[in-house]
Amino acid sequence: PASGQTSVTLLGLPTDIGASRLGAAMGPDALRVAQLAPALQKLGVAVHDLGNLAGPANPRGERDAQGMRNLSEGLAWSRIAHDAVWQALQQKQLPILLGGDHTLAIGSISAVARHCRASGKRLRVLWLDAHSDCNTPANSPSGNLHGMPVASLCGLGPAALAALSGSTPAVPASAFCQVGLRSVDPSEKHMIRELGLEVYDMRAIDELGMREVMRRALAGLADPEGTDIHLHLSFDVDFLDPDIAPGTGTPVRGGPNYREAQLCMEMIADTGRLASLDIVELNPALDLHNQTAELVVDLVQSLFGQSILMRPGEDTLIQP
Ligand code: Z70
Ligand code: MN
Ligand code: MN
Ligand code: MN
Repeated sequence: PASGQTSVTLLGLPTDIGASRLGAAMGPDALRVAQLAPALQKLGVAVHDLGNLAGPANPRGERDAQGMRNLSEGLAWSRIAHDAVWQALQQKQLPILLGGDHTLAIGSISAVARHCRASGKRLRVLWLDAHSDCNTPANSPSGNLHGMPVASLCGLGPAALAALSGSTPAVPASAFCQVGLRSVDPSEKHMIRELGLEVYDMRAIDELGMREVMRRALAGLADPEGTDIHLHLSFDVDFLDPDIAPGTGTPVRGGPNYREAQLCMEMIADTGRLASLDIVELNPALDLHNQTAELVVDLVQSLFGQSILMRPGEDTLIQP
């Protein structure tokens, strides 16, 4: 699990330029209202909150000739995310990007990829989402940039977005592992095969159980040979079942329940390799009494080592 010396930087990126519905721009503040920083501090994690970074407003544009909505704003926000995450990693901090919509992962993961190239680390990206987000501008049904970050990071789509890390592709498709999928466009089914993405959809979770899916998704990470692996978690809140997490713009029924989600986070914590995190697509305008933000804070505590009972021989992570 994350050790007591873990030091995280919270980066608020309040934007919804990549989504159809407005409101994800309020995500960072909803997480602060739900006491994200104190919840981490309780676990012995040092927290620096840089507040909300400024970026362009949402023009609510139509699709351009290439098929994208709000490309220039998406590029601007992705650069802001890239620069902030890069700087946090340079300062040996574990960046937690508070979105904002999932477009921002183009920026954060570009920065993580650059960091891994510079430091000789192997990158693994765990993508928890109801969606595969691997559309290209040409085949996207919506033109929404939040449906395109995986394709962008794999070098597909507009060059400006794909090249943010200084190298195209920013990330080899083989670095990705997606869990929780249950809304995949026909174009994306094709792309998953073409890229050879490792995916565990909801049927895999039904058949194998969350434990086995996560064992496979995290294979090798906790081994001694895995010490050079940087694990990035891109957590789209719509991964969770809408019964427990209604505060998101594109809820899809049939997602992981509370226990499955907790186990997923606990197993990631157990690898000890978590080195950067996105929390995206939280939409407080669609939530009830901030319950989705509170659930996310609860899950993030598990991600940073909170367990129901301490294991034998394990140092306490909870400060007296
Ligand atoms: C659809 C599209 C998406 C998140 C919706 C939906 C994509 N595949 N991603 N919500 N987080 O428009 O490309
Ligand atoms: Mn999603
Ligand atoms: Mn991570
Ligand atoms: Mn997503």
